[in-house]
Amino acid sequence: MKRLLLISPLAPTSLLGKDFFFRLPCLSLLKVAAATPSGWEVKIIDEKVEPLPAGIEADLVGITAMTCTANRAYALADSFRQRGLPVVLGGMHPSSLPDEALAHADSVVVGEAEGLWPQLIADFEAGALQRTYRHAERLPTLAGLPPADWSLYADKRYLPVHFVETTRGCPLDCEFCAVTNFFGGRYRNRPVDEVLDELDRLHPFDGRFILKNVVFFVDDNILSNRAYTRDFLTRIQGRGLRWLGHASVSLADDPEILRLCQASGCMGVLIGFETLSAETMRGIGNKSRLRMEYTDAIQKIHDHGIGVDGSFVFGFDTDDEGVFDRTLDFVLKTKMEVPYFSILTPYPGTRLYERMEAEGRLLSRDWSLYDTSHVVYRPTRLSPEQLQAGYDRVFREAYSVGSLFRRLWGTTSYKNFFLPMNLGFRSAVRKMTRAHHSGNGVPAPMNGSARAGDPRRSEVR
Ligand code: B12
Ligand code: SF4
Repeated sequence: MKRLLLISPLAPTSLLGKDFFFRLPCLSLLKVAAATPSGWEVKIIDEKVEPLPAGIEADLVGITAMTCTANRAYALADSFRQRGLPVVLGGMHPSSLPDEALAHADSVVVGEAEGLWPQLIADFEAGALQRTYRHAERLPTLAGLPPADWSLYADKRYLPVHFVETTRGCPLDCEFCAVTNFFGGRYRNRPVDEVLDELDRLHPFDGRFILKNVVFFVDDNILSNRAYTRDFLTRIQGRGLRWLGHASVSLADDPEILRLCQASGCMGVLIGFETLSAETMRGIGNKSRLRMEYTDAIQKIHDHGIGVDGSFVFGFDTDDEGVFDRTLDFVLKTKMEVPYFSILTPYPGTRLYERMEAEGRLLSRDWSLYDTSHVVYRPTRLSPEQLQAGYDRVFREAYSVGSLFRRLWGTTSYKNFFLPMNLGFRSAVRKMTRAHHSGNGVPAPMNGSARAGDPRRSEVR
């Protein structure tokens, strides 16, 4: 048996990186494992929940990387290759910048593993590993995806949430988001039968937790195709599921799907509001439509006992100093269960990155700072320091004890889930903003020392 070691590296400063409350499983590597041909023994190490054992051996190492974990991924890859172990990099960041990644790896998989990974393994076994693997023009169909084997995570101290995907792709193509570029500009749905089969195979977490059977549908929008969504939501009923998923705010416009969400155990929907300004909305190219005010939309969702995790981005070119208080007032007034804030981040592979680069506004290419809680570009109506300070303040205030009560008091959705989640956020946000205060906030302007993919910030243990 050959040994495959798959690694999810730690994002050193990300709010959702290593905090206990965000120990969430990595679906990416389960999918790579599922696509691995037989004859290989697969081991996964997720640095979020366990250290990488020193001197660990393998015949082939695969490392996944988002932008904020890229430096760490490169440092690990370099150290394995120094020991003579071949390394393959994959995931969103290496796919966006394959040439950069190739400086640290024997091979790079550009795009989705399915369809490419079995070929790579066959080439590796034949001693003919190629430098890059990428899909021909069409992205793979999602029918027949090999199911994730959750028993690979049986010994990991993750929170008891299973990640499942029903769809990939997004046609909305927001300027700051890499999803359309990466997963394609149309929704690809998995056959409902196959998703149900995957739900049946989920490996249960042990009994220490109050809530069991929680599933997070990682799709970017559970409303991708309404006929599909109706069928899917109807058929997952009766399994005792409790689930969360991303949805566009137009969910509130669809009473039938709202009712199906409620009946199938939906605890909360994650909605990317991004901004409360119509001008900004047009600027980022978001084409979603809603026939009512956001406040009414949230009320409609709440009326169905479903919580709202709303996310907002600060730092758009139209944002001024007033954006912070306007957003905070909104999340308090609408009694949002979990507000989430991000600093606009120009990820490689997005139109925003190209524009910021063309306009000479990037302040840093230290990828570890691309975690949406650091300012890595020069905003227009705010200084980098104002943006950083406003973001830190809003996050702290949204999770102050007073705000927490104001938001959760009187809401009807799953308090046994949202209260601990809020306490988790409160603790993580306080740690993060304290770290920013002690100097890990706005990066110094780029001066050539912060090279792309500079691994200095994440030494290998
Ligand atoms: C679930 C999710 C999370 C979860 C879990 C993350 C995890 N480690 O799996 C949580 C909530 C923890 C999270 C956190 C964050 N996330 Co997130 N997340 C997602 C989401 C919604 C789904 C990810 C997923 O499971 N997709 C399904 C899997 C199967 O796809 P995949 O990961 O791309 O993997 C496929 C390929 O990439 C490839 N592949 C991947 N790895 C490898 C490795 C090898 C060796 C090979 C061969 C192939 C390969 O094969 C896989 C199967 O086809 C995506 C959006 C999206 N649509 O992808 C955002 C997304 C990945 N997140 C993003 C961001 C920015 C973050 C945060 C920084 C947010 C924050 N504000 O803090 C943090 C960083 C956390 C960290 N690493 O420390 C961005 C990443 C952008 C970028 N260029 O880096 C995305 C794309 C969202 C967006 N719209 O911009 N996230
Ligand atoms: S931000 Fe959301 S809606 Fe916009 S392109 Fe990305 S996934 Fe689609």
